[in-house]
Formats: sequence, C-alpha cells, structure tokens
Amino acid sequence: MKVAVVGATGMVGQVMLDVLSERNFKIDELILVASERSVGKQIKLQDKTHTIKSLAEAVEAKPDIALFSAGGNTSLEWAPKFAAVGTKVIDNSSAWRMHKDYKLIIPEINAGELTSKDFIIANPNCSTIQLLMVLKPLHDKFNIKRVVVSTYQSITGTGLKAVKQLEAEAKNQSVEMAYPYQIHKNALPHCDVFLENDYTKEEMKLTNETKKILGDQNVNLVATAVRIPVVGGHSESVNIEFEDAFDIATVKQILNQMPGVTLQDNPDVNTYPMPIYAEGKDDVFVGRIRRDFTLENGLNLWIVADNLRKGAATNAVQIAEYLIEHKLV
Ligand code: A2P
Ligand code: 11C
Repeated sequence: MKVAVVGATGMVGQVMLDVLSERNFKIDELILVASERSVGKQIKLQDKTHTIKSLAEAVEAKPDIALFSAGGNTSLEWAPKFAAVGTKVIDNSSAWRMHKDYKLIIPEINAGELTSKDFIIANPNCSTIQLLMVLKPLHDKFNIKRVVVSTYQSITGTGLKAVKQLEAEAKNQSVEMAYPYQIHKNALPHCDVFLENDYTKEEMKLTNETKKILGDQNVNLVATAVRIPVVGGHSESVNIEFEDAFDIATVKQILNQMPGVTLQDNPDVNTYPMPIYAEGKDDVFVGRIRRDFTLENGLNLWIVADNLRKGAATNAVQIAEYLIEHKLV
C-alpha cells in the first residue's frame, strides 16, 4: 500500500502519522507532503528518514490512499488531481463535506455507504464526529427531534499558531495572534468565521453535517461554539429532545454498547469526561447523563473527545482501514 499524508507537518498530520504507526497500518511506501516551504526537509519516523515532497511529486507517485489535512483550499485544488490518477482521497477539510456527490463518513455509523467508486471521501468536522458517535445510537432507538449543543473547543482545533498564542500569553510574551483576542484566561464565543445568519461556520457545520450523516433532514440542531484555553480535546454540553419516551438505564446501556464510546458517569465519585483524560485517546467519552426535567422526553449529557484523534486523524485512518478491509482500494 502506497500512502500519502498531505499536511504531514501540521497538527493533524503529525497525529495521523502516530495513529498509522500505532495501528500497524501496513504501508509499503509512505509519502509525506507539505507546503513548498517544507519541501526537501527531512522527517524521522521510527528508524526511517523521509523527505517532504511537493503535491505535484505526490500525484506523480500515484498513491493508493492520500490522507489530506492541509486546509480547504489545498483540498479543493488537489484532491481531484489525486482522484484522477486513481488515489482514494480521505479529506479532513470542510471542502467536500456538504457536496452532494461526496460522502461524509464516520466508520462506526455509515461506512457501509462507501463503494469502489468513491475517490474523494470527506471526514466530518471534529465537533460533529464526537457528537454523532453519541447521537446516532440514541436516534436509532428514540428518534431525535431537536438538539441544543454548546461546545467548549480546544485551541488545537485552530492549529499550531493558536497553541503558540496560548503558550506565549501564559508567559506574558508577545506573539502573532491566531484569534482576535487573548485566549489565555478567556472564552471566545467564536470558532471559525461568522456567516450571514450571525452563526459561525463551526456552528453551522454541526447543524448541516449532522443531518447529512444521519440521513435525516428532520433532526433540528442548533449550536453555540466556544473556544477555551484547553489543549486535550473538545467538550460538548448537549440537550436532546426525543420523539419517543426513554429511560436513563437504556440510554446508558445503548451508549455502553456503541463501539468507540466510553461511559464515564458516576457523580458519587466525581467521574465525568474531561479533556485531560481524553487527550491522546481514540474513544469518545460521555457522562453527566441525566433527564431534562423541563421537557417530556429531554436528556442532558456531556461529551469529550480528543479533536485531533477521533475528531480528525483516527477517523480518517479508520476510513482508510475500512477501504482496505472491504477491498475498495
Ligand atoms: P507547512 O508545514 O509546510 O506549512 P496546521 O493546520 O497545523 O497549521 O498544518 C497545516 C498543514 O498543511 C501543514 O503540514 C502545512 O505545511 C500544510 N500546508 C499548508 N498549506 C499548504 C499548501 N498550499 N500545500 C501543501 N501543504 C500545505
Ligand atoms: C475547530 N473544528 O476546532 C475546528 C477545526 O472544519 O475541519 C477543524 C476545522 C474543520 O475550530
């Protein structure tokens, strides 16, 4: 298997390399790609040294699979060029997610939709992935009518520049700003850009991607996305209204049985999900499961996951594994 990682020097790209290695993904030739600034630089992985290649060189090498995490513009321009030489592109940007001709995949939920004809496959947004890992099995059983979600998002979702901003601000040093305001000791109700309807793009990704992945336009979801000075993962406070009656024991049982979801819920001993526990892990953690006493069929819960892992790199590698396992590549 010839595999290209596009954006190999970035935050998600680096985690993709870790995840490929941890999961013993069988690679005969690994092609690392980054911007022109990095071409020719060397990266050591295990005992092998790799030279960073350009996108054009990587297309020429016709990889079987290309994992993309180099921003939307790079994906828009280059994913079709890889697809044209027969490469299966798994794209972590928002470029193709809502395009009707491309599939938006969380392997535990809808990998069954994939066929050998899919050459560009979209990885959902990080905050959508962790949310849907919990919503999907509950929707199957109790029919979700409406969801209200507030996110508390790690600065790692913005990239290296944001991590540097927080580190510098914590030491009172000057730095190039990734955000319009200080993030240290702050909370910004602003993830990604503002849209015409006054929601942010991050908030609308949650609304729109949820409908597409569930294949159900009737699920109403409204979000407020907030950036906080945390590095381990994204947290989400989620309020769900179901069509059907439910009981808490069944909710916990369903979530316990969902592959990739771990229940952390014992208020008696202060057990609940937190980014410091989720960091570096592939699972999605859920807790604070309790009835919303203001609604007939309402539920509250709290979800945390490492946004660079299941929210990005791990989900992309799982899609690649699915393609190989099902002989779609
Ligand atoms: P480089 O390190 O050369 O800038 P992050 O989101 O963490 O900042 O990472 C972005 C990743 O995407 C990096 O690996 C970066 O490479 C890569 N990248 C950015 N722009 C391009 C481009 N135009 N072509 C290829 N790779 C790009
Ligand atoms: C964040 N969700 O934390 C973003 C990062 O659409 O893939 C990923 C942006 C995207 O701000």
